[in-house]
Amino acid sequence: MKKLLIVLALTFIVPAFATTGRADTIILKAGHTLTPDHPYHLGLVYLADLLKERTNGEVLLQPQPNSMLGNEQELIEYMQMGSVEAAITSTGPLGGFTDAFLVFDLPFIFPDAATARRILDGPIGQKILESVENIDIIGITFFENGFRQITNSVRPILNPEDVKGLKIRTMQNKIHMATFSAIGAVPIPMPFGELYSAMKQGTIDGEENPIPLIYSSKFYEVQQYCSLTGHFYSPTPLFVSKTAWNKLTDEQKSIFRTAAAEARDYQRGLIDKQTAEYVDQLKEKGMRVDQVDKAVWLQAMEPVYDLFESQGGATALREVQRAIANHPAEPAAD
Ligand code: EAX
Repeated sequence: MKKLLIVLALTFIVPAFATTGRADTIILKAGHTLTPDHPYHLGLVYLADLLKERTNGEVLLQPQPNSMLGNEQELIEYMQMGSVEAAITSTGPLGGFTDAFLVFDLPFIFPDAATARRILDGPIGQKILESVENIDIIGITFFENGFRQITNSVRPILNPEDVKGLKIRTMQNKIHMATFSAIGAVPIPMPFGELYSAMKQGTIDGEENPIPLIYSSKFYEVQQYCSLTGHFYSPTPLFVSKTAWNKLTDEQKSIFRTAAAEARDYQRGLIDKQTAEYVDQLKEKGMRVDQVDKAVWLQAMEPVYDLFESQGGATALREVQRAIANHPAEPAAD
């Protein structure tokens, strides 16, 4: 009888433990829209390595580039449903889900990257990250895309007047669209995945994105001119779906948050490096790159601030402006 019990135990209990062991491995697919050589992806790979090591292989983050899991709007929806576990997305489509991030979409809201990072990592950014729990997403930290520059295939753009009548693709974001309307462009919102072919086919004249992205997505193949307007800073939050997050133990959550902050710093460092290095590379690829007088651009885009305030953004704007003013900028990192 005893023997039989031992045999039974070995037959049923041991495999049960083995199965539990496997089930404890949590796989988090992390989607984004850019190429595998962009800092989004490299930052996620860095995070994946840290997580694997620190959780003894129990939490496996799997970065998925090139809109493979969906465009940014879809990634947000899929995280809400729990069918995608994690993503980095720009704030572009977030405006369709929550007003919380819209203040960061204003033109020239941040004077430089160091200030942007300080505000995003400080109480204002953290409160905004926490707010998305209402829409079933956990905001972890802010990666970044960088300062956005205008490219086009029609003419050099030096002053805001130069964009008049040009069809400029924007992200699907009402602040961004209003900004380009304010300077007389025709904003054409579309997901990132459709952008390259729209430029190639000439259905749009131009677009705006940061230098590292313009380079990694090879926009120099279809755009001749680049203007260093730096009009929007593009923060890109790292999100985890609430469903996936709740599968982590408290210890794993804390490891995730610490590792994500380290990956964020690494990722921002890559953006700094590539922003500094890739302007020359774009010139080598045949693009004409122009400096602009940013003060003139800011003035032309000012009506967007009035619009934002009149649509309920006044308090958020004051809060961010006060935080920027209260701490003098550190040496610029952009
Ligand atoms: O987040 O859509 C865009 O232009 C974004 O820069 C891109 O999706 C990366």
